[in-house]
Amino acid sequence: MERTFLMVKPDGVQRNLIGEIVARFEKKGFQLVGGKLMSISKELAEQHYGEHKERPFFGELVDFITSGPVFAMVWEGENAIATARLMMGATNPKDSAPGTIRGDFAATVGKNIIHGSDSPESAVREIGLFFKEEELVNYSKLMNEWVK
Ligand code: RTP
Ligand code: MG
Repeated sequence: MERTFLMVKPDGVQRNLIGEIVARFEKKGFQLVGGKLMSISKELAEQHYGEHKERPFFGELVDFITSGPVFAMVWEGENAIATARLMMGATNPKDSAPGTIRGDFAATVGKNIIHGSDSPESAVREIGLFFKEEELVNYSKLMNEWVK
């Protein structure tokens, strides 16, 4: 089992896409283990996107991600990190396939609706940045042995 950090960005919250996005991951078969609506401080944004600090769009990225509430989530499942990235679609919505979240709902790279961890190392780092251990819930939905 693998955990990934996903986040509906301020544009996704503003456009009422939290439910749609949560539904896609639930229906896929992943399990929500943590979730909260929150504002991101400038410090947290700079840490979260630290790998991009030398890029020309860094300032805009930090301004955007702190511009309104986000919905931060931790999801668990087999290959959750890579599969979530596939379901999100390419970073630039001009390249993201229809059927993906960005392919269906985004039109511009700066406002691409959702963030997802890109590797096991990023997932651990990002989950730790956004969630305390006690905010993550371990549980099983399997009530019957035959549901495997
Ligand atoms: P994210 O981290 O948000 O999940 O997106 P990603 O892995 O698909 O893409 P990444 O390379 O990590 O870039 C982070 C975010 O920066 C914005 N970006 N703008 N103006 C530009 O050329 C440009 N390139 C990237 C995007 O919003 C991207 O999600
Ligand atoms: Mg990224």
